[in-house]
Amino acid sequence: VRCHSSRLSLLPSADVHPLASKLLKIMEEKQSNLCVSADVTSSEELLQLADSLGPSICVLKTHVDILKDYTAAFSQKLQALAEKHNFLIFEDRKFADIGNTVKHQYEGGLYQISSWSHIVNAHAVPGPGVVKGLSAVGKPLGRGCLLIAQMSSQGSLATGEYTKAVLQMAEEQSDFVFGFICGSKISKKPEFIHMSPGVQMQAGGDVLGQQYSTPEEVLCDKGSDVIIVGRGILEAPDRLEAAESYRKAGWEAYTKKLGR
Ligand code: 5FU
Repeated sequence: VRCHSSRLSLLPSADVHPLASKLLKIMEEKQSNLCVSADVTSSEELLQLADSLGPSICVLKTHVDILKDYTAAFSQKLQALAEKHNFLIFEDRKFADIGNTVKHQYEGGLYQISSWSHIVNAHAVPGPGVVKGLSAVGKPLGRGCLLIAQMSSQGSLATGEYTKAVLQMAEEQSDFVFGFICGSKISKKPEFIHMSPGVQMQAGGDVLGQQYSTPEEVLCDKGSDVIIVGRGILEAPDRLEAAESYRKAGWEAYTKKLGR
């Protein structure tokens, strides 16, 4: 397997988004580049998952709009678990509107995402205003954003020139954007973190267009940094055991990529 060389751990500096250095520090401390995608529909189950898998992960990704029983108390409990187990919370909201609208969607409404989620993401389709709107809310709170540069689903339109334009947009607003959702490394800058969904131990897919690569492919061959795993863990007979095997496979492939 051909492995890309990449960053060693980044020291905090003026050029590095504080959340990027924090994430890299967590990854080193916990020897984990696993982000679990906690796609369950009950808040109790999500909190149980966060508590039991917390020690194995660097990031917990949510879709709070699939919860049937979201409350503000839930978000407080989730934050407490993030503190307890030292992971970051990433609400996979995929903002995609004009700046003024996403500002309200990020800060207000039922979920008040900016008050509890360290990381959010956005589509670049609307142009740089989407990031400006999110940044107006999130930057004063120390939050950060990932831009969706590629998608794991079959037939995705986020390829080629589009992906390049996303990279450009990230570089222009790197005080708030600290990385990408992508299938492969798209920026040579070590201060950008690459996070990849569509990961399972066996390549394949689902019936609705999801496409899976293995941790080794995504991290070593494609040069990404963090693997995002949902059903590979959620549908396993023993979720903790599965999370640990993804953590180990992910960390092994990541350190191999870094040449350590
Ligand atoms: F941006 C993306 C993408 O390109 N592919 C994805 O699969 C996001 N995702 C999310 O990652 C998706 O919404 C799920 O929450 C998760 C993948 O879940 P899986 O069960 O591992 O397929």
